[in-house]
Amino acid sequence: MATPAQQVKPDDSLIDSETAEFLCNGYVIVKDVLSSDQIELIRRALHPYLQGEHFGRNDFEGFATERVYALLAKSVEFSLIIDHPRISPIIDRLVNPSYLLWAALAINLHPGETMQNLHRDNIGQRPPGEGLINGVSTMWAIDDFTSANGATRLLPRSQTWEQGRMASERDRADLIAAQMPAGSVLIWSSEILHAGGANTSDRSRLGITVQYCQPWLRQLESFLLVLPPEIARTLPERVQELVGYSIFEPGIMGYADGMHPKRFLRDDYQGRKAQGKPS
Ligand SMILES: O=C(O)CCC(=O)C(=O)O
Repeated sequence: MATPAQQVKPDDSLIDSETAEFLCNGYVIVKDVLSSDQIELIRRALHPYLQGEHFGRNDFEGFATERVYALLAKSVEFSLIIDHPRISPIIDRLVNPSYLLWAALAINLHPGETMQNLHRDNIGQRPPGEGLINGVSTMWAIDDFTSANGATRLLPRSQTWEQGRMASERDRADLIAAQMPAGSVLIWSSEILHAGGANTSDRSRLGITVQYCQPWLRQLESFLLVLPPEIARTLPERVQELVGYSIFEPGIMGYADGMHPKRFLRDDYQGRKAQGKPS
């Protein structure tokens, strides 16, 4: 059962220590982020799409797993977890300030689902370079995550391995299960080896993964296609920026018809000139 959510903005020292744990192990778990009411809100928003019609189409997606994509096009309520005051300060410390949403989808592992292949979330991307990561992924536990129901498995510190090294049988003995109560958030590096676990329980395991990438990378989901201006206008401004109605500061990457993409959402947008910057 989830406890009440942490309401106050976290101390810098707490964010520092969580970021340090992430950088050392490649992941960190933050508990009590969502209240029971917020979990219920998310569950209700997902309910129409978890009716057994969206099972995985391959072994990676999981034949016994429901996946729901384009969440923000389905309900504005998901904004709550795309930009959350308890989690965003950690992401802010790990990637360039103009970072983007890379993916956001619900993953509901049904009983009988087998373990996913170990993988990194940086597939198709180039090595990020010394001291950099391609992105940061999160998993929001809507149900309790347990070893039996398929809690995400991670190989601690594998984010430091050389590019392309996969796990040996011996390495696999070090896999951990990210067990956490509903309302918690697992945050992991795009460079760490991880997988959805097998669900050997008799209940499904519902989580939402929200993933962010450096602003110079291509987003995994084409958000501007699923969130055209008429839908994007209903989202909070920071979420609009994260999905791509933004430019990569201090440059101009991301312009639309030579203009700031915010002009497509707001008639009153004055441009960056108003903030003392070139438009
Ligand atoms: O379901 C999970 O716990 C992890 C899923 C995952 O890593 C993925 O589908 O890329």
